[in-house]
Amino acid sequence: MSAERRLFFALSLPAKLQKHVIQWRADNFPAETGRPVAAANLHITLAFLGEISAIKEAALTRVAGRIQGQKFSLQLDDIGHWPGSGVVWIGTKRAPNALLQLASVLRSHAARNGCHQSTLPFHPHVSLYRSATRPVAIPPATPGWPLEATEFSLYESLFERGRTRYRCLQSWPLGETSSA
Ligand code: 2AM
Repeated sequence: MSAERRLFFALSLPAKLQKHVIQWRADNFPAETGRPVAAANLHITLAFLGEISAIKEAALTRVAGRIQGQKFSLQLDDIGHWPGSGVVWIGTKRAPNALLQLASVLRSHAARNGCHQSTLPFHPHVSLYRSATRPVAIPPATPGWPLEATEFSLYESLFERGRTRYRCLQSWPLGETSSA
């Protein structure tokens, strides 16, 4: 019998963008800001599922395969600090509708399958630091990197040898924007 796995749906960042973000972070934040998120772990969470059984995982994987999401692009032009959760993040000032719709449908299916969803509004972001509970000097702006989302993925969160690693289990393509 398989154990539960800690899963979430997310958008990944291309490897080149991961490198740019990590370099910019190193250049713009003091080392004591918090626990830096590893380059390969940078992502935008769409829906957090928590520790779920293989049965729920199969149900949500089926649902994900039926979603007809649209491709979209956004700019990572926002930055902030949530002292309560200790997260320093970058995000977007103008979240595209296709992103909000994709997260909304995934979160509502997650909730229907018994995965507790936060009551806080969805705020798409890439966590840069965790455990950042002290005041942080936030740079005035980010370089505003563009991000093209052409697929979304289901990830497993693993904790191995003292490190968090996210393993991509499956990805689903996003379609062309239909002309209205
Ligand atoms: P984050 O999106 O703010 O970085 C895997 O753990 C991912 O799911 C992380 O990206 C994490 O936060 C997000 N996550 C973890 N616990 C969560 C929770 N209880 N509610 C919503 N998202 C969560």
